[in-house]
Amino acid sequence: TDLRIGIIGVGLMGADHAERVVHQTSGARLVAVSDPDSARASALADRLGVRTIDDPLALIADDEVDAVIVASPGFAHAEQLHACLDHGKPVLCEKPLTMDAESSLRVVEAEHKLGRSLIQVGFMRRFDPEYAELKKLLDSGDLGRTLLLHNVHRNKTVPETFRSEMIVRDSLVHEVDVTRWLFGEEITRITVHAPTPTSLVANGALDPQFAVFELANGAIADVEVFVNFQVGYEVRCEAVGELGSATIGLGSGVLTRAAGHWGGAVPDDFRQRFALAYDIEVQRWVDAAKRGEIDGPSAWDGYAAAAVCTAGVESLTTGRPIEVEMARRGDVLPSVQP
Ligand code: ISE
Repeated sequence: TDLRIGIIGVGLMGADHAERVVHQTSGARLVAVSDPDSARASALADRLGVRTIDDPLALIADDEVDAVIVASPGFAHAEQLHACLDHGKPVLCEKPLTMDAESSLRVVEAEHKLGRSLIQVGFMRRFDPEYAELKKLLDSGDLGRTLLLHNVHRNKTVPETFRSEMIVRDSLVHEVDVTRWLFGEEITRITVHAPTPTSLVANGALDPQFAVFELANGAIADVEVFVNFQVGYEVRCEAVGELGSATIGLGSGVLTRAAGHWGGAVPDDFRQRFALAYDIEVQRWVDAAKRGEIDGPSAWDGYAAAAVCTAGVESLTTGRPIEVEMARRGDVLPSVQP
């Protein structure tokens, strides 16, 4: 039988997931959406033939909802995640897990107390075929030990509300996860530099930012995040090993030669660039939820990323490198295999 899904938050990502569940995902059915902007919720719900439930906590509690996609803003996640745990409902939570390390750790502990993995975090890049292939290549050892990671992460533009700290928590957080995942190591220290900002940002945000992650094994990753790049969406990652390097995100698709130029298209945003990653992510989450499992980044991964971003925000404001404060896995999850 179909997994009946409710979606909280139907902004960019929630609306995209709603369409995905209705048109792409097998074994799942969208039954309800919730959004503080009730006109936005109703318009989408009418088009997709589902219910609206104004109160997100009522959506989580609803008998017809088996599983929840949380795509509300990060500050709303903690309460909604705890409600999902209270009702024993599987949840795919968009990043960030919560706004800081402390509240993320509470979520991890609450889930652990329940004794079931109900939370999967929306770090969709792990499902992107290019990232997945890079991970396989690095794990194979063909490039020797991985020494460095260079990342570029650019958005065309972002809404006014996207301020300096959000660049860390909502954008840089993806590289935090990808770096932990590719290396299989924790980030122990983070420095976030703020070069002279672009003049093309209205809200005074420190944009671009340049971050350096130091890992437990001595490796280093650097990241340029630039969310008002104007041109389009670009995510690139180059891994440097002892025996070679590998780069993803150079762009593929159709190359044209016309009118004195050659080249291809630049995607407008992540919904296009990572469409396939999102499709795979949601399908695997649905399939796993039916087995009572998760199949992707866990609440612990969300916590680890939040811990690094909490230090990242401090680094951005103080201009200093900041040690990442993180609980030991074995202390928090005594009965979970490493
Ligand atoms: C956005 O919120 C996302 O999560 C995208 O994946 C990221 O690339 C972008 O920078 C954020 O604005």
